[in-house]
Amino acid sequence: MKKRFIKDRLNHQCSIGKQGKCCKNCLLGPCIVLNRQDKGACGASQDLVVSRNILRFTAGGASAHCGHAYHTLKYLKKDYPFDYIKKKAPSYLYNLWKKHGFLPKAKLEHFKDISEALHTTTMGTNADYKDVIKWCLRLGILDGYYGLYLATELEDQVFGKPEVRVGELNLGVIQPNKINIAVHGHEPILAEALIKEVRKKENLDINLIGVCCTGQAVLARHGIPMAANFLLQENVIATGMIEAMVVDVQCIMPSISDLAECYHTKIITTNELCKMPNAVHMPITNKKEAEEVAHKIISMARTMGRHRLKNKRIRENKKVAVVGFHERNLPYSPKEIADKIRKAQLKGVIAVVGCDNIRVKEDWVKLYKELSKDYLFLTTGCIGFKLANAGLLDGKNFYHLGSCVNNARIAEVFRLIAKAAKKQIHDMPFLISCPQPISEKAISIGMFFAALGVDVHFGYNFLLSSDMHIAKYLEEALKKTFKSKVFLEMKPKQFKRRLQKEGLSTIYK
Ligand code: BF8
Repeated sequence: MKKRFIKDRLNHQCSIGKQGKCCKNCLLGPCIVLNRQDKGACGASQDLVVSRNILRFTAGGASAHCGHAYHTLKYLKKDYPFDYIKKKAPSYLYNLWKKHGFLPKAKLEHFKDISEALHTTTMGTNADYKDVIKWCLRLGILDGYYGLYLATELEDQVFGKPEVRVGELNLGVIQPNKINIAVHGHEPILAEALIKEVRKKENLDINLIGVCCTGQAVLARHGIPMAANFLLQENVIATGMIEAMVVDVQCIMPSISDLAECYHTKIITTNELCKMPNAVHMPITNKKEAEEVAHKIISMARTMGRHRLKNKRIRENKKVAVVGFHERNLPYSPKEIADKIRKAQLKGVIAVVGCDNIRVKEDWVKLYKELSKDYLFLTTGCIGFKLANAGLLDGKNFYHLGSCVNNARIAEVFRLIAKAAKKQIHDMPFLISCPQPISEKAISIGMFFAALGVDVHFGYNFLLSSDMHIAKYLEEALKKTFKSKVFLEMKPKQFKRRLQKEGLSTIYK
């Protein structure tokens, strides 16, 4: 088996698909609509093709977050919460969404809206690109409440709220003299059971480490060291010191199953949606099963440890970062932040979210560092890991709020500051910046914040190029209903110039 890492596999990108200009929704095509006047075989315009692709992306993202919350509900044997959006959203927004037909139809199952989004984008159904974009916002709202909020709330209830602490991260957290077990994915159910096991005194030979969002969640809640974000997951195995990698769902590269064959690493899958060749499947559906599986994984990892090659060493250093913030434990209260903004001591709040896309070469970290003199920064997800690696998460200007589903915490911080200022969210100088998106989930999260009235920046084509008609539509049309925009800006210098020129808010600038 030849080891080929993500950097060696980047030569398969389609420059047309990247801009969303390819329609694969029927077998008269695939059709390419490169120019504004081009039509697909069925007559679909470029705007329609691009908007349908964005909606299908958004549906994929919403399905992942809503699925996460749904799995957690099932695991905890809790009932599906009715009227959850009404309970959680500010009432003025709920009424606005209701009035303009943006409220998801979720009554019994959120899946209905996701399936309707796929339906509306099938060949020969919705021909109105503006209505297709409306669906993106609807799914954003669904993702926000029945995904991000619900998953975060349930996990906080059952696993506890995070605590502010100094956490360790990077590949240097792998310990050569211990049995290393990595937990990777997004739903930290089994990871929580493993934490209980490894903290028993008979298991002191085990070093548990996190990867991706499961890693962010257990770092924030329990201080479990985080070895890698999405980009570095293969490098974790390639250290040759991982006895077991336990995966749940999402952002798990299929390549790790091949890569594990080059080493002694055992891959263990735990969710029926995520199976891998050469892996051991150990499904968990309740707490008791999770405890039993955690126990088995530890003994399996010890067995694998006998096959580890001798004299393996870690070359990377550990990094440290202050983690564990949430909507109620920031060093400043919402009122204090609102006052700082009002007195112009703070220009606003920027939340840096999403992935760490290797195709983005621009130095966004440098720009955020520069802006942190004037803005308060919040962060989550893989980009948070990158900020931590750059030494920015010192708990003074940058606050780490956890995994991607924990973007609900950012939405809560925004809601609470706006409430303290006696304003609506769109009146406040808030911005979501997603400089390096990879996953569909980054797009559905963006749609959620846009529906809340927060401007959303993407630093990499999310099926758009900036000169396209539909890009302008997203930038201008949302203003009418949501007083927000979704925009593409790929150059940090330009971004800074826009920020200086336009400011972040309509009221305080
Ligand atoms: O949900 S930031 S690459 S790990 S999608 Fe995936 Fe992107 Fe990382 Fe977590 Ni979020």
